[in-house]
Amino acid sequence: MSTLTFAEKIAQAENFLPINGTDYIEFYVGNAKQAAHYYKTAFGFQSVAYAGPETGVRDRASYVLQQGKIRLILTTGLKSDSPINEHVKKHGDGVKVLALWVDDAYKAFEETTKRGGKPYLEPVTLTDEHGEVKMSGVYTYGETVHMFVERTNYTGPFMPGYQKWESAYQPEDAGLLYVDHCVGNVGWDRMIPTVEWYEKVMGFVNILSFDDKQINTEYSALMSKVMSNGNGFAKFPINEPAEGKKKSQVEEYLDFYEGEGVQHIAVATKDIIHTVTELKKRGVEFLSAPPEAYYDMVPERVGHIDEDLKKLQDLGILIDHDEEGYLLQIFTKPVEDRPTLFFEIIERHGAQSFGAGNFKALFEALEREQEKRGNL
Ligand code: TYF
Ligand code: FE
Repeated sequence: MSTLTFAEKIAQAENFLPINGTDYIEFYVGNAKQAAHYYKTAFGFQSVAYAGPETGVRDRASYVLQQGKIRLILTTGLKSDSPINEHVKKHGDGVKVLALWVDDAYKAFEETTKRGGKPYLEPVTLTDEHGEVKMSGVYTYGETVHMFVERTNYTGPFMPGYQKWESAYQPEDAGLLYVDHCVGNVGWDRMIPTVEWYEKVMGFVNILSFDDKQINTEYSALMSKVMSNGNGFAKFPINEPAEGKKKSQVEEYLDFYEGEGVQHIAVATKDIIHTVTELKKRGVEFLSAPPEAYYDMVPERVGHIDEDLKKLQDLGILIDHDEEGYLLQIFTKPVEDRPTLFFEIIERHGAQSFGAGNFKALFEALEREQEKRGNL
């Protein structure tokens, strides 16, 4: 391991694309109305805004949900020839847009496209009675897009084109706070070009790497490199499949998503026991807990943690540490019928890493699911 801290590593990133955080994550789905209901009911997101025929948008219906700083949009196209529905036909429900909150959406477009970023949306200024939002976008891996969103003094519910979504139905939130990182799965030999793309086009730096020797259980081999911007507010790990005894979990994803795309979204909480208890009560399914022996080893492997280890074990929460502290994490099962996108719930106590000490236990749990699907 290199001796630089995470803070020292991200300080080496370039500064031409200042990012303040994730602005929103947009999913293209088969039935946005029902998907929005799921994210409210199961995950505790709150209704924020709506765009569709009733608001003058003819081609789609979009529901904006929020919890803490996490904003999701669920979008469905309204006609069979809609590019949104083409996306859904190929990939199933999945993430189309990872939107980044920037200071200058025009400059973000100029800086990234002149470095080779492929345009998705030329810069536009959207205006309504609440003010102005500027947007632009470039493609990243697969058909996934990074949108750049500039909002100075916009006072509306979300952005022009959307109206406030009033809903009498509002389940309690589950304590989710912000997007910690979003992971992309890329194809064979596509890791290096993708990492170079984030370095060159976005000015990101590689802060962590795992090769297939570190991440190799009996079957599920993969490689992973974490890319971060200069303040650590945007972190995008990239996975590539590796040869193993049987099919890599990343390969299973690529087969079912029919291409590269977002594999998991990690959302932070400051009380993972509360959050996971709530989510389970509401029907969110998690990967099975590691064996007893995993928890027996925690005091020795990790040292002191503030939480009751027994409670963590009962919920199947994983524990890891690095030089800077410890972290608690757990993974849902895929939230679609295809084994594609899933969520991670993470609580950090200083640790800025990604849970490498859990990879074996985690990947074995993933393989138990892959096995049930007949995809090992
Ligand atoms: O984001 C990460 O790197 C961790 C670990 O298929 C991880 O959450 C890595 C690969 C994977 C699932 C989880
Ligand atoms: Fe993760």
